Amino acid sequence: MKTSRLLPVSLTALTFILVSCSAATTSISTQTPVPPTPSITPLPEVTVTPTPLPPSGTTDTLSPAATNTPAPGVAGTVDVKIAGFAFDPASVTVKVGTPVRWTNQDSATHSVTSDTGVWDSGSIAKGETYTRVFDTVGTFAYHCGVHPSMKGTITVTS
Ligand SMILES: [Cu+2]
Repeated sequence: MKTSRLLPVSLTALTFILVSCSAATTSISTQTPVPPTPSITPLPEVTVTPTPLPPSGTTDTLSPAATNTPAPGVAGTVDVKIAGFAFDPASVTVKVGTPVRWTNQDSATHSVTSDTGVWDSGSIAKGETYTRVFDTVGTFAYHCGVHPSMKGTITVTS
């Protein structure tokens, strides 16, 4: 029992001495510690999908009636300019109740005078305006009281 256990111990001691003597320096040089490869596993891409909110009970859709259309019944003013000793446009057709506004762009004084005496603007100086609402359906010829050759027509329809 004693001899059988002694042999492997001495053999082990001998191999240890031999290895440590011969490969003392080489073992150190070859045993360069391999740096542990950094195992940085990239994080999996997290795609954030926003969960759509459940439709609420209130719908904020704008009604199509909110468009900027002029209210019915309100007629816009029709402009006629007085320039170069002429009414421009000379002929205007408007709906009944429509205001017509003349603007004198000439240096000379003009007037907007009905041929049949329905109205007379009087003198309209440079840069001034004259507005008349036409409440009666019909055709109204007018002229300039200062320059009778200047003529125009207002046609009022229902
Ligand atoms: Cu005139």
